[in-house]
Amino acid sequence: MSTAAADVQTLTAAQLDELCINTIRTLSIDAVQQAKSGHPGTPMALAPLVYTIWNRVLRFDPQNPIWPNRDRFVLSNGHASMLLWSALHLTGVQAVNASYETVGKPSVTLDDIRRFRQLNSKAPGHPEYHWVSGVETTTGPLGQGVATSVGMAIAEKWLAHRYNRPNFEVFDYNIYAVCGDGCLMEGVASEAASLAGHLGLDNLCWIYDNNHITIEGNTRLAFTEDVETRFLAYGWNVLRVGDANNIDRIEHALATFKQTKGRPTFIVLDSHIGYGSPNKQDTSAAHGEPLGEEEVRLTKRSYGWPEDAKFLVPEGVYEHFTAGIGARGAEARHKWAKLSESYRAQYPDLALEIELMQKRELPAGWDRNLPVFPADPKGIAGRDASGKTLNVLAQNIPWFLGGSADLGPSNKTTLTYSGAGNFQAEERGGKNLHFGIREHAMAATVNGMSLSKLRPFGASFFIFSDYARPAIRLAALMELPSLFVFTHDAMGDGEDGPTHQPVEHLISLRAIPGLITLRPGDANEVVEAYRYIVQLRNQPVVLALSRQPLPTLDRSKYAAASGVSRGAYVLGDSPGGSPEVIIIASGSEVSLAVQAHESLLAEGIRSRVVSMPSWEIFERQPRAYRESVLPPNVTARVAVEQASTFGWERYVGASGHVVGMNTFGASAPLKELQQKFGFEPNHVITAAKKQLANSK
Ligand SMILES: Cc1ncc(C[n+]2csc(CCOP(=O)(O)OP(=O)(O)O)c2C)c(N)n1
Ligand SMILES: [Mg+2]
Repeated sequence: MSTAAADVQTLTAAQLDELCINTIRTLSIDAVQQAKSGHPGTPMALAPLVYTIWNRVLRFDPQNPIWPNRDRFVLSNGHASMLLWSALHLTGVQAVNASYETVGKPSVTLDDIRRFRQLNSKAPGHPEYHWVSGVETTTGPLGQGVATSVGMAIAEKWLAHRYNRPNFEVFDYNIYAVCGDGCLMEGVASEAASLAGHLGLDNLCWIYDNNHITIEGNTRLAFTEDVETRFLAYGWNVLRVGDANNIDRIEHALATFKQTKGRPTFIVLDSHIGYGSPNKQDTSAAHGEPLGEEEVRLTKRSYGWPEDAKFLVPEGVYEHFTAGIGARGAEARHKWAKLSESYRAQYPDLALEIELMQKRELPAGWDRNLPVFPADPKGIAGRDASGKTLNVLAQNIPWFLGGSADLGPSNKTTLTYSGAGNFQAEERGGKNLHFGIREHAMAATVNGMSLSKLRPFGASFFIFSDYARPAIRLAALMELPSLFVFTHDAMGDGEDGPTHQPVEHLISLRAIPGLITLRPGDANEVVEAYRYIVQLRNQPVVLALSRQPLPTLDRSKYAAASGVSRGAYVLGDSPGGSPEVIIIASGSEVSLAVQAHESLLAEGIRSRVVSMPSWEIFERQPRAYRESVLPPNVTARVAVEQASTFGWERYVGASGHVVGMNTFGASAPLKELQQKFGFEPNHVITAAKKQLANSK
């Protein structure tokens, strides 16, 4: 007798489990078939896993999917998104708005699932944080989810250390991440697993869908290593469940994870992609295309499911989830809410911190003692000004923390104040993270911490933003306030040569929607950049800083550095303020532009110099402001930036001139490079005069 058709009262517990599992399977099959696009095979195989995690293990309350101490579930093999849409729908997860309030409607409706992968459906192609409540992180680029989960695990350990008190375990959640062969082939997962093992993150469990199938076929084509041994070598505990349909064994493995202390857990789950499909099971055909009408029928028959039913949620299924995760989650959250209440009475300051953090607000006095740098022609390097600022902010904002990919001493990102500490297995309160030389995992980890509401930063040389880029892009897509501090932003590192000199990086990052790039021009602009950055709640930032000293401008002569908050501002102007030529610069070229500007003024040319640390912030200003900085009628314009000239036409116009890079750099002392590539006052002055002549 088919379980779907049976009277729910007569079902055994095992039959009810199976009914729920087959509901997940068939919803996935039907959604993919209807959309004529998507991945049915893995949801069919992993339905028992997802059912077990959600209904038996996850401490998660569908009524409030954002309470801080919830377990996190990450679907790193994001192509299997129908697993998540089914779980969110069947458990009745509630939608939450941008103000962190539940809005009284479900996150994913059956109708959304019917409209899988269609415009505006809450069941899009891949899991999207922000778009669908209950999605903990955006996944789809393989490896990102598991790497991000490491940041979530770091965050939990840090939060528990800072906020837990005897009898007040306000943070004690776990992170479950499901991944496939693809995730584990990706380098970022290896970097992240290595870091997680080193840090002994025993709150982290990855479950590996070991189905031996990827798109091109069997993994024997390209992936034959001993994955288990690799994870053992990383310092993980490795478990194996030989049958993905055995939910008791899965539950047992998850229970073992919870008891394992001192290391993360890796569960190998042997599964059959397309489970139940007579002709497609265990083949890559089950991966990326609908089963086809006939095969859908045959598969449903093999599940004992009504062959013609579509999007069927049999009686008893919703109720079973309500009795499982619904009851367990509600109880856990209510217990936590009560605990929080007495915690607030006993530790009001700590409780306030947790509250502020959850809303991405800042504590009172967050900008206390921010440095102000006196005018100084010799000046200070962007990275040094940054180091001083970071150290102040990290003391003012308890949950502001971060680190570098082994370049702390060069990036000047090390928090050196007394008590800052190093985050390690035996030191969970440390605020200096040591990511090791793993830029990609660092950026994903920063995202994971950011998703956990900390204010994290990661750092490296700007050139290696390339190694972090996929996660930076996801930070932008997820609208996370992740901060990436990149120093050695141009040719300032001279002798290291073209392998270390960024050229196209600024413009390529400027091309990422929603990401803010900031390249401050002197020490006070660095401080103002940070002031702007920490107040952001939904935008990631790439901060590009110089290695070499930059003159600290005399702000009694030039405009205040607070102009940074408008993206670009008039730094110095012609007397009377009606310029005939404009020089625009960012970062290390601002002082060069100022020099050229002064010379032009001395020659009686009505010059204006504009500091433009951020295109993106400038673009957000009202048109009137933008036109006040760059008056449309002044077409004689020169931009100066030690980076690709690409894109500067936007500000200098088709007839403007860009002093920039059109080639890679070279290995030589900085002064010689500046000469070779034309970053000298005379070059800028000549260009400005030429512009002026042409515009007349
Ligand atoms: C970084 C990245 N590269 C490539 C893809 C395209 N892609 C999506 S799924 C997939 C195969 C994944 O195989 P596996 O993880 O074993 O998933 P399964 O087919 O077993 O579900 C590929 C190559 C991707 N999503 N992300
Ligand atoms: Mg696979």
